[in-house]
Amino acid sequence: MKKVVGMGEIMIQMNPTEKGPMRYQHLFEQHVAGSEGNVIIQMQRLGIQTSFITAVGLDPFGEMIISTLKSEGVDTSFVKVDPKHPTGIYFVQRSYPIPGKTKVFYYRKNSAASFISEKDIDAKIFDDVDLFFLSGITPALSKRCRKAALKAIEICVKKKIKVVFDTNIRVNLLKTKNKAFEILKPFIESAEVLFTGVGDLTFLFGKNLRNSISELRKIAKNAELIIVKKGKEGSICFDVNSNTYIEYSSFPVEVEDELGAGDSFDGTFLSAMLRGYSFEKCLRYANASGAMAVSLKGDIEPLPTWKDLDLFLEVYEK
Ligand code: KDG
Repeated sequence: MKKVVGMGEIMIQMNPTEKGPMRYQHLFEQHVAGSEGNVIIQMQRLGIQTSFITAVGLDPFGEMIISTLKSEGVDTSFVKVDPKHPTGIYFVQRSYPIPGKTKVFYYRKNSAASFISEKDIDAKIFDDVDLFFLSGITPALSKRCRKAALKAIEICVKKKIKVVFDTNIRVNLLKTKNKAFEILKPFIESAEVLFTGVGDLTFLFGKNLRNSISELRKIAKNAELIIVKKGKEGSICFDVNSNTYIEYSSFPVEVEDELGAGDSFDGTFLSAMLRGYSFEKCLRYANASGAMAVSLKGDIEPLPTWKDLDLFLEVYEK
């Protein structure tokens, strides 16, 4: 069985029962969510053996995160409980001011995960691992996290473990284009599989998609695959070795909460890839997974199994 390790911050997501402006929300649902964790849970649900590196506070939220990971079957041996710093929390505002779009308010500064350091990254974590997944959120959390993430990448390169990186730019954390380049560059350079999205490409290189993909390729020296998520417009997979582009259109669904769609996409694409599926089939499953994610609230609740994906495709491809 393939073994995958992920690293990042998992938080408590407070998602209001209603759409609309935050200041008029009264009732909130409590969810467990965080980009890289979502990807890992998606992969576990699709039959991959997974493990996750993170830190949570010594608080009920940390307990909730650990028990969620355990109940999903993710190995929690490398989850640290930090008694000095709290678990990160964020609030979600859905469909306001832009219908269908989600805005987030973070309360994650000095969170337990932002104190993950090189000390927490032991080469043993990566024994017998096939793939390591990381995104641009983790190195943006703090200098310590950045160094820890770089150490993890170094170990993976030495052990010939496939490094997968999603640029996953959060403007709240990275602020400017220059900062984003400075922080993300070494990770983009090391990735063998690189995920990105139209929003990230526009932020880094401007609006011309072809041009921005070729700019990204110049930095992504090690990439064999570059996958671009285009939301409602579907997705593209660029196979560097054969110099071919494969496109797949999206599945039109009603958007309840767009958060987590990119993560379910990544997790599903990678699981399909590890099964040896063609890149076209990987995109087809990944697009279906992204569509399923946006149609429900919460990041991890809608993550599909293979059976769910096939049922969805049976209906949507009629
Ligand atoms: O991809 C969904 C994430 O954006 C959300 O769960 C919050 O992890 C999060 C982040 O850092 O923005």
